[in-house]
Amino acid sequence: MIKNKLIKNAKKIDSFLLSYLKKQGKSLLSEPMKYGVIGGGKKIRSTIILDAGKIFNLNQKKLINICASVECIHSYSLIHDDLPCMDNDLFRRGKPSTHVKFGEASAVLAGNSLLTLAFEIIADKKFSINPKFKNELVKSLAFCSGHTGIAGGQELDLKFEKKKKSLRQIIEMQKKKTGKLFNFCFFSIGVLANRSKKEKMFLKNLGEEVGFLFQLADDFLDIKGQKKIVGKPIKKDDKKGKSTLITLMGYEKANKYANNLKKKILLKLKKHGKKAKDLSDTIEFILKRNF
Ligand code: GRG
Repeated sequence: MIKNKLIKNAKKIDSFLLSYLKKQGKSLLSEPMKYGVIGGGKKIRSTIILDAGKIFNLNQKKLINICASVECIHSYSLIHDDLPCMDNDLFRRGKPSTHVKFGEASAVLAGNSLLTLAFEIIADKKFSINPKFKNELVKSLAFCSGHTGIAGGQELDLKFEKKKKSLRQIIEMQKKKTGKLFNFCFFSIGVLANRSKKEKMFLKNLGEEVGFLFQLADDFLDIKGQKKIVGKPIKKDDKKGKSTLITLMGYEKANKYANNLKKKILLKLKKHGKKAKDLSDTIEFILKRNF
């Protein structure tokens, strides 16, 4: 069952992060950081990394640093996304948002500290991989997180509010805001598996498509989901005038679009046969999930 797999992986990553933070020693930001990254969320990006690693027979233990680092970036983006100056959401992962619990300044600083922690975890001596691979990972993670990635996508998302945007513009925004971190997840597997430049490019693009599919599912949940199960406020995209595929083409057409995209992604994984079974199952889950 996919839910059990998610829980098992989340526990692994949480315990890695907990012991990493413990070794660093306590600070005033330890609690808001832990609150934001540990014990909440599906950790789906980690599951994607672990599943994709199976395609190339990678040692799962070697992937933990990458998973933890991606979860730090992701949680940082959620903490900042909920701030009053961004989406102003009071509820996340079934509990008060980090700024509601600890105050705005601490939430900003905890988010910033999770961003830097992500790079510390990749740079860690104990994460013993080829230094050339490490360079590639650091460069790509930075590219996918900054103005060329998540932050740039978020800026577009905020600027697009209450404006009529084209399909191309919405796809560009969502592929940056959500797709780029999935791009990194897939790319990192290509790096550790020492694949060719061409194959790493293929993996990056595939990851971005998976991330876009994930965002489409997130938009569907905003309309059809249940707040208690989703763990965050719903029906807010319409109120905020967000530009989504649903506002552009309506729910039914957007749903068809998402199903076609999912089929396209699964087809691309076919060449890997049985080794891609777990990843394909996770991609199926992405679109039909209710949380
Ligand atoms: C540069 C990292 C960074 C952040 C600053 C605030 C911001 C810029 C970006 C926000 C990006 C954002 C919130 C994208 C939405 C992605 C999305 C669908 C999040 C929900 O992910 P889930 O469902 O969440 O995986 P859980 O709670 O399960 O971890």
